[in-house]
Amino acid sequence: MHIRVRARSDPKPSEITPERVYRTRREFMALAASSVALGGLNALALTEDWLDARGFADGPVFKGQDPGEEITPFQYASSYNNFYEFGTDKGDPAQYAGELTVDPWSVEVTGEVAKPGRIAIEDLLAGVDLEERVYRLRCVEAWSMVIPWIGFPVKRLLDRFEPTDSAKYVEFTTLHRPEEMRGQRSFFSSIDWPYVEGLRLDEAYHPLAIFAVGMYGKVLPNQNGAPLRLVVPWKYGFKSIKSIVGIRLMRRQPRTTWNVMAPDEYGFYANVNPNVDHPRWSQKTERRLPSSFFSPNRIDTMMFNGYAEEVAPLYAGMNLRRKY
Ligand SMILES: Nc1nc2c(c(=O)[nH]1)N[C@H]1C(S)=C(S)[C@@H](COP(=O)(O)O)O[C@H]1N2
Ligand SMILES: [Mo]
Repeated sequence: MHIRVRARSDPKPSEITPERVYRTRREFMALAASSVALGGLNALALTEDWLDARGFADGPVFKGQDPGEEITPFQYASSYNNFYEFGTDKGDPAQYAGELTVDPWSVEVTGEVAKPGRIAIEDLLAGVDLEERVYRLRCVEAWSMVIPWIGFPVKRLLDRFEPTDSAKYVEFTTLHRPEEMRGQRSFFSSIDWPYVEGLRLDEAYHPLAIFAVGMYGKVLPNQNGAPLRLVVPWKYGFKSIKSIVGIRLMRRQPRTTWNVMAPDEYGFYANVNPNVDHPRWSQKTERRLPSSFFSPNRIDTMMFNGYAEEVAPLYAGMNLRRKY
């Protein structure tokens, strides 16, 4: 069954750019064949054939949420990345994520669940209806993109493992494989690997929270978190953890990578909020990519990244200045 999410966050007409830059899959394939900048495109269990078999041969059959804003060109979304496992420069993930083996891949679900276990990604996705969701992605560093993801609600996966009544939070863990992730073996890395993120369970169960397996009508490039990553569009990008191998249902709030490293700068909630600045920079505006010195494309940041109508009830009565 498809879960239809009505686009209640449609932008003001002034925000809408008439020219949509989303190529059809056929155009895209031609593009990919002719491009050298696509390092990290993968061949894996989740192949293009696999997507085709699910009705994506000519683009997505089902479109969910869509803000109607201009989609960031694929070239940007796949070459300007944060994925510290492959280095801290924006270009490092596109250059080095191809070194990662993403087939075979499995995910282990543990903690407060009736049916814990490890499951191969193919089995995890069997019978799951994929849909396209066009979401804004707002990085805490004050740049943003609009990306058409292919994925499915987080709830769909968690339900299979039957969280117990004591489950209040969910923790996600990225693969730890220094042999293939050069950032993890870097002497200069201050991160305590593996990368860990987390959500309150009601946040994870919100229909806007998805696991993505693809983008732009294709399987996820490695640099974007293949083969399975979280996408939580109302939170800063660092919550949308990539290349997930572990999911743990918990009674208590998990210890998450950025929050542990710099608690004054990165809260556990990390909801996009133009009224709460980062200690070192303002969060009132953002650079919508593509942007350049001559055409900065600076726009106002929206509360909950434009998804307030849907998600604000999750935080009713909470002091968002303290729980940033
Ligand atoms: N495992 C892991 N996940 C991660 C990151 C990371 O460094 N490691 N960076 C995060 C940050 S800061 C952002 S902004 C988004 C970027 O996603 P994208 O490269 O697909 O645009 O991924 C997030 N997920
Ligand atoms: Mo980010």
